[in-house]
Amino acid sequence: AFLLNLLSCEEFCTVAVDTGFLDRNPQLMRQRPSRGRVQKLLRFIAETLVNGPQTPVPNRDFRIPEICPEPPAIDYFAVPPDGWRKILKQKGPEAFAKAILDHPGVLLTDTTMRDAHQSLLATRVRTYDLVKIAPFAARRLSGLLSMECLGGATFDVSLRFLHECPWQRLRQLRDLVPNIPFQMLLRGANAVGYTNYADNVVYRFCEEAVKTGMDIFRIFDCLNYVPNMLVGMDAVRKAGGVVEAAICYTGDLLTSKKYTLEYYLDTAEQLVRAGAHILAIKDMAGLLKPESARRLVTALKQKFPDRPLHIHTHDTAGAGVATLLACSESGADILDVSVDAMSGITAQPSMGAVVGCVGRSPGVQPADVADYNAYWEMTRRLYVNFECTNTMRSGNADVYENEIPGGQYTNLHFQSISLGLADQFALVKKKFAEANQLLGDLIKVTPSSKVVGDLAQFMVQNKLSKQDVLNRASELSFPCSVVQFFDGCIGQPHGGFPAELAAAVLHGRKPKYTSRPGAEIPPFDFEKLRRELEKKFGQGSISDCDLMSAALYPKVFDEFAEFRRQFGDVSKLSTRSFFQGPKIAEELELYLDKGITVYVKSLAITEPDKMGQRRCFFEVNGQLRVLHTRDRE
Ligand code: 3PY
Ligand code: ZN
Repeated sequence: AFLLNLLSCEEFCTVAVDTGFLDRNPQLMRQRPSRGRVQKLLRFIAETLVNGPQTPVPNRDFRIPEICPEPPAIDYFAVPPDGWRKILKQKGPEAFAKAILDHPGVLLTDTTMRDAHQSLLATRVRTYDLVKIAPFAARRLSGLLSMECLGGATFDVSLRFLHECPWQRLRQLRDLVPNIPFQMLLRGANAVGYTNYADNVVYRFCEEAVKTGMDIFRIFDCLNYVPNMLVGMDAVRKAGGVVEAAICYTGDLLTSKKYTLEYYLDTAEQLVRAGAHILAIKDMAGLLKPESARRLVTALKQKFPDRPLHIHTHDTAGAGVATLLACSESGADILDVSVDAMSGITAQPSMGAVVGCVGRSPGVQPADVADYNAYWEMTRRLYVNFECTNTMRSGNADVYENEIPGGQYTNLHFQSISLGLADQFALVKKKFAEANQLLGDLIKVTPSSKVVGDLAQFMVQNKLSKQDVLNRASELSFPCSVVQFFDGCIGQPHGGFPAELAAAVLHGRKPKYTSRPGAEIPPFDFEKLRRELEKKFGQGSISDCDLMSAALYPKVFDEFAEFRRQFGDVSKLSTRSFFQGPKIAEELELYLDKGITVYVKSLAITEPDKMGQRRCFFEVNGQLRVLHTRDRE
């Protein structure tokens, strides 16, 4: 574009150009958006206006409010203050860990941009709303140890449902937040998927993530199966990231016969020996009660004084702040919190509450948290159709019985409704606890939590008691995830498989895997995949990040790439326009890139013609455009 601008400039073509030429002609540096790019977005807007949301919306009873949340005013030209990332980048992961240990206050990780919206808003918060508040975070929350902004379900959901590239999200956030370390959740050998991948996929994922701006990787395994974790830990270390090895917590260590203090200390020892820079307790269901937290944190800090300890919990029962305060008092180094308006229920405990109550200086100021919160209070309203509060008004201490992870609790509720079991959610929760016992009392987190959830739904649908399952196991057709679990496809559970049920489910045959499944998966052929994708989507159209997305989620990526080819980059649309389309006569300001802004006004939509086509009239930067869109109703 710049070259074309130059060639059409009279001064450039006719006069001898000096070094002040560009200063005198700044308009030459400005790019005009390509017509194709704008046309694609118009096509998307027209589709949305005529046919409704271009993504599944579980609850369409609510209109998205006509609000445009703005971040609090800050000086965008001020360079963000130095943060913890400077230490990490200058001195490396070991020195970073040491600096955390030497820091006198307790440190905070903000999970708002990942786990909080995964747990409260079905992971639907879009890049558009994240990048808006990012410059504020960089300037006013620079004392955060980290911001969790990727991993878990975010990768899949952004490609599958939001039609946006998770790598691009990370890159944009990184540009805007150069000073605070970013953190992500890595499901060990499952990376950001639901199944074991070939080892070279995990290694390449971590490399790509570090290149794109990721710093700290919280690595866990859904069964605390250490061999699965070692792959992720090694991949992160080789990529230059911080290895935060997480032990998943379940039950109550004061009463459990299986998940005892010794069990956690022993698992931690294996992870420290394997080179964890940081240790984490991952209490994905919010089961860690304050007194148990005191015992666990005290014991871990005594045994591993040279490893920072990071605590992650969920507030499902409502005791999350109490637990975090107990952890801090017992010497934990880092606590996970989410901003007040995105906290509580199945998400993390409230940042404002912890900052207000924790004795040790937490590195951020209450007034800054309050301003951050004001943005999120408004922004959350845009996701009204995905609100967990549509089905769940508060937390529930029944989690101590059913042990359902935060991210799954509201999901199971949705699922129960869509399977016509809405009024039986209480029963689903009871069956979840029974299914867990049948499967041998498991660590429950993605994907082992799905195994338990699937078995629970199966028991409800088929009206089976625990005893029925045991009595009739050899004749029942169990959900696929349950068979795979007994086949060892996700790893080996602590204490082994329940032998009787395993034999019945597998009809007496041997399980497929008795050790790490990934060890038997041949290396993934990335170059073959690139050739296949370029054949489908065009030579040179597949970036290294795209290739990685496709290796993890082949079908989802294909659909995403096809969508992108048709509609372009829809992450530039505001959230209301994305889900609902603009109102007639409303003007959208589309900021496509640095220096490229397009003004789009939707003017009118005609009734369908004989062929079922509607004409959508738009004004784009003052010029009329008409699009024909088929009404699919
Ligand atoms: C995930 O794996 O998505 C989780 O959030 C686990 O807690
Ligand atoms: Zn969590």
